[in-house]
Amino acid sequence: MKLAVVGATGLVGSEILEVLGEHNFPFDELLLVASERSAGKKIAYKGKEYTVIGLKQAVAEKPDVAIFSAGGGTSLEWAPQFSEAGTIVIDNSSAWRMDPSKKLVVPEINGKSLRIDDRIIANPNCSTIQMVLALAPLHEKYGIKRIVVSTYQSVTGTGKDAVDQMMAERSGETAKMVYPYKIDLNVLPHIDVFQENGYTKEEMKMINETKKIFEDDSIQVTATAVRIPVMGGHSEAVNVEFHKDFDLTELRALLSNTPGIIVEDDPANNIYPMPLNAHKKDEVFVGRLRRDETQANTLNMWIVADNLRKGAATNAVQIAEYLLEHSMV
Ligand code: A2P
Ligand code: 11C
Repeated sequence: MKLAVVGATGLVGSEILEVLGEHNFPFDELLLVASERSAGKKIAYKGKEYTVIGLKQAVAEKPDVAIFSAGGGTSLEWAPQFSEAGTIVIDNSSAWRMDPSKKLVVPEINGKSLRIDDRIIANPNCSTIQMVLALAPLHEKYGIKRIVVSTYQSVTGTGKDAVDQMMAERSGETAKMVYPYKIDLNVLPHIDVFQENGYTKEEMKMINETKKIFEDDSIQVTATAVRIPVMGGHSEAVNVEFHKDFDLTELRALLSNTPGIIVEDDPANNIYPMPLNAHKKDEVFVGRLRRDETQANTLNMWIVADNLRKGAATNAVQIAEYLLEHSMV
């Protein structure tokens, strides 16, 4: 098993390496790939030193699986070249997600849809993954009619430069601006670029990807995506209306019994999910479960996950693990 990590020098790339190590992912050979600017750089991993290579050299090595996290442009240009060389590409960017010929996979929800001829597999957006994972068991039991979501997203979702901007602002240094405004001590109702309909691309990703993953275009989703000066994870306030009514105790038990979800919901003892606690964890944390008292069959909930983990690296590694377990690689 020859595995390539494309974007290995980036935030998600390094998280992928950590998750591979923690999961004891069984590769025989590991290729660390980044831009030509980084080629030759050394990265120490599990007591061994790896030399970063460029994409051209990586394709020639014909890895069995390549996990891409190097931006949409890199994926659009290079994923087809890897797949032609016989590599299965698991892509973290938005490049292929809405392509009808590509699967958009959260293994716990729709891993079963994967087939041996899927050569480019898309990993959903981080804010979508944590929301659909928490909603999947509820959708199966009660049927989702409408979702209203507001996000509180970590600067790590933007990448290394955004973390540097926030930290420079915090320590009073001159910051290289990634965002149009200061991010420390501020809140930006703006993630990714604005679209003609007034929504941002991040908001539209949550809307469109949710329908694709649940294979149900009738689910109504509306979203407001917001960047906050936090690291460690994305938080989401979700209001969800179901077709069927639910019993709150039963619903809580359903979530507690779902692999990958941890319910932290004990308001009397100030127990609720927070990004500080979700940091470096693979699970999605759910709390503040309560009825929306203004409308029938409607729930309010709070969902938190490390966006670099289940939102990106963990989900991608789990797809690779699924392929291995089902002899598709
Ligand atoms: P590099 O470090 O060589 O620029 P982040 O999102 O944390 O900023 O990381 C982005 C990742 O994607 C880095 O590993 C970066 O490599 C990689 N990357 C960016 N542009 C390219 C490119 N054109 N070809 C290959 N890798 C790229
Ligand atoms: C953010 N969700 O937090 C974005 C990062 O489509 O994979 C991931 C963008 C994507 O800024």
